[in-house]
Amino acid sequence: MAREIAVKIVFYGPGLSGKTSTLRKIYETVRPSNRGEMMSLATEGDRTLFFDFLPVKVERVGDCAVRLALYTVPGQVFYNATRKLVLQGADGVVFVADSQAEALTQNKESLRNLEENLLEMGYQLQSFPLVMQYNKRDLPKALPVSELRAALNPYGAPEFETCATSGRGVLDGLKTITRLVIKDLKNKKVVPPPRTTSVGAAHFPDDEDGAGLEGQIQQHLSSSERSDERGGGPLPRPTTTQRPTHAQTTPPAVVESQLGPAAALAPAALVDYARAADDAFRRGDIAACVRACQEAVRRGLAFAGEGTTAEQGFLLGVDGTDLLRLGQLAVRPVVRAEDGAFALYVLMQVLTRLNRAGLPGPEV
Ligand SMILES: Nc1nc2c(ncn2[C@@H]2O[C@H](COP(=O)(O)OP(=O)(O)OP(=O)(O)O)[C@@H](O)[C@H]2O)c(=O)[nH]1
Ligand SMILES: [Mg+2]
Repeated sequence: MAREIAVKIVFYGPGLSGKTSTLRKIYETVRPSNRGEMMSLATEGDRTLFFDFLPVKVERVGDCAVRLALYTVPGQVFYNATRKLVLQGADGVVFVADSQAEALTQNKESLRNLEENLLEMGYQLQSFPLVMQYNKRDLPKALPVSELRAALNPYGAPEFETCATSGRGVLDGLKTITRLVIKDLKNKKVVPPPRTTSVGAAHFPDDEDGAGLEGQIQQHLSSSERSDERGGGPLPRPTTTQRPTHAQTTPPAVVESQLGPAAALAPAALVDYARAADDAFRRGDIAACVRACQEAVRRGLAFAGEGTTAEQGFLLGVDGTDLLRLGQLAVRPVVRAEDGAFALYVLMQVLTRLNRAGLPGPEV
């Protein structure tokens, strides 16, 4: 009804391939009014522990507003359960490969892992919106693109040579996956047909038309396309939440444009509840975060109509095991940051499903 599309894009790939760096670069490049805070849950060595999250708003694509929820997965092999969680509900994937020769085996394993995880969710990689990002092109040991293509891109997905530390190619990849996802959602009839105008113009130009979707995304997404040689001092790093075991320093006051990950996805009726969850997590008050998530989830599920939590969850397509696990967090002491991140993840899942179902309707 709001003619707003919420899109989830996941950056996937082996450990240390540059997924978090890619998201940081997007964070630095997008105009602050068009993005929320980047949330990272990392170990001391800066390895992703659960996920990174960055909400980005694209004001207009055709006659719809687009909200991108960008996630990275933890690349290390033993975090597959987390990767599956983060991948749930994804509309598109950017596979970030490490171009170095010594990383080829890990790249292949990670791609196979993506294929398996998608298959478990009922999707085939060859027909799923996918962009290949060959990263670390600046390093001398980078393999020629032809070799990477032969090993990693049998389905002919669009490819980009990137350097996530300088930003080269990163936004091009993001624009392309956004375009692919919207096209895919259109094909699945998730995106409503454009309103006809007096000139009857198509609002979702489909292809490589520079003045079309891509051009519009470029116009709205980036404050300035930075070149590799961009001068100036280092840009501020996004907020990084190190695995907190105790209260963190007080966060800066939340201003309207700094939506946390849950609030960025929330319909108006749930914004305050989602914000309470975001703020508690940011403060390191994990117990309060879990409680706020449970409350927001309960209220969110209620938009699916009367019934048990199980029925409401089923109607919205929210993972039942996740709902059970969230409920269980209430009956044991909550001290771990992962619990807060998980609770936020479930809340974001509910909010994404509500968005997709067009709930709550205009009367709420
Ligand atoms: N030279 C170079 N270094 C890069 C590039 N991209 C990332 N790095 C470096 O590679 C290391 C790992 O980058 P991350 O972005 O943390 O990797 P990741 O894929 O998020 O790793 P996990 O969270 O463990 O899955 C960091 O030291 C980055 O600075 C690149 O394009 N070129
Ligand atoms: Mg990472």
